[in-house]
Amino acid sequence: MKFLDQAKIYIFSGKGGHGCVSFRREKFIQYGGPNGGNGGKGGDVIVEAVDNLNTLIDYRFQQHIKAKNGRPGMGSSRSGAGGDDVIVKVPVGTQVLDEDREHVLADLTEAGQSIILARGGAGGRGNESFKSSTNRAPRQFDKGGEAEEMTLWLRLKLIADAGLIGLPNAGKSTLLTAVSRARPKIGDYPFTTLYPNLGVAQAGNQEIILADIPGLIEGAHEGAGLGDRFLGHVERCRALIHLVDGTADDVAADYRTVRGELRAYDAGLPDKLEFVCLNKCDALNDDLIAERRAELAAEAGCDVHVISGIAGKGLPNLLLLLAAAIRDGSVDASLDIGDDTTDDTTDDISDDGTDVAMEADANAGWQP
Ligand SMILES: Nc1nc2c(ncn2[C@@H]2O[C@H](COP(=O)(O)OP(=O)(O)OP(=O)(O)O)[C@@H](O)[C@H]2O)c(=O)[nH]1
Ligand SMILES: [Mg+2]
Repeated sequence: MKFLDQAKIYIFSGKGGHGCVSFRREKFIQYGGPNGGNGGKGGDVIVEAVDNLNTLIDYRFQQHIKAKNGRPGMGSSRSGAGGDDVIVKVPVGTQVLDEDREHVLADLTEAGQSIILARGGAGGRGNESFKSSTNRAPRQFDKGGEAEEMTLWLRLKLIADAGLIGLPNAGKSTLLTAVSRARPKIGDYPFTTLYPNLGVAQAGNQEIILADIPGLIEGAHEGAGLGDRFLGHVERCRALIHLVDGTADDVAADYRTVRGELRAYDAGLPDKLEFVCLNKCDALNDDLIAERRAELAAEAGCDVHVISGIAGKGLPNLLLLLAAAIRDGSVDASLDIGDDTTDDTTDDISDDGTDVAMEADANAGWQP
């Protein structure tokens, strides 16, 4: 299955059915009177968030979405049938935007949420409903209401607890693979990841949904590399895990580049809680780790976690801190179980006794 996070759709609601002009005429029966029925209402176009979808790919193939027209009224006081509604099913986290992509018309963040995008035209009145004490044989009727049509954009913003960001090759996909059952593509070349991946990691008894997005490079906000469009997928995250490749020559510069892109994108990303991690520490000796950690901490102005996605070092601690931060919206220092560099992944019980199994939900690995 392919991943698609935006789609343009054209929607048309149904027209209302016209009212009918008819008179009862039967042999030997006098005073037949008007009996034209009302037209049926046109169908609505409704958008609904559903659980079992995670891409908008369906709307690449089906861009025109039309609800049924209402049927006209008929003689013998028969009303026309209403047109069926159509339901545009989208993944949770989808936003509906107008044609110029400036205004968000709907933001569907929970399964089952639905909104009418285009209303069907009302059914027209038949001549029977115009009958009055002074007009016993009306020939009036109403036409059915007009349909609405519009061009809209659907934009999916994944709903994850934490987003993995960093330069290409920082080890984001490797980390996601280490802590969840997601199996994104991993490669020692930049831009291995071309679309976001989700995975569910377990920290104690709390599940954390992580989003791995394609790497950022300098100038991503101007379209360099894969651009910064995928940052939209971490907009809703409570926290960011910023991975810096520890084997790089200048870790501070790498950190600065990504922060610069976050600032250029904005949308609240620069203010998000950030876990700065010096990754790939398995490939470094202790002196180098200490040196680069200090460089990174000086640049970031916060504590730096020393981890290794491949060796699993420092990950249980990171997940616990993340879980606490997501729960409370802040970093809980009391959960810090000491120096990350000395963490051993074979320990799955932390100092405070919390179980830190890194197992994932069977359905967690989402691999489009
Ligand atoms: N030594 C070491 N290598 C690592 C570690 N994590 C990732 N790598 C290697 O770094 C390379 C890039 O890893 P990925 O996980 O694909 O990196 P990414 O950040 O997802 O890269 P993009 O998807 O291109 O942005 C691969 O060759 C990995 O094997 C680590 O902890 N230690
Ligand atoms: Mg990747």
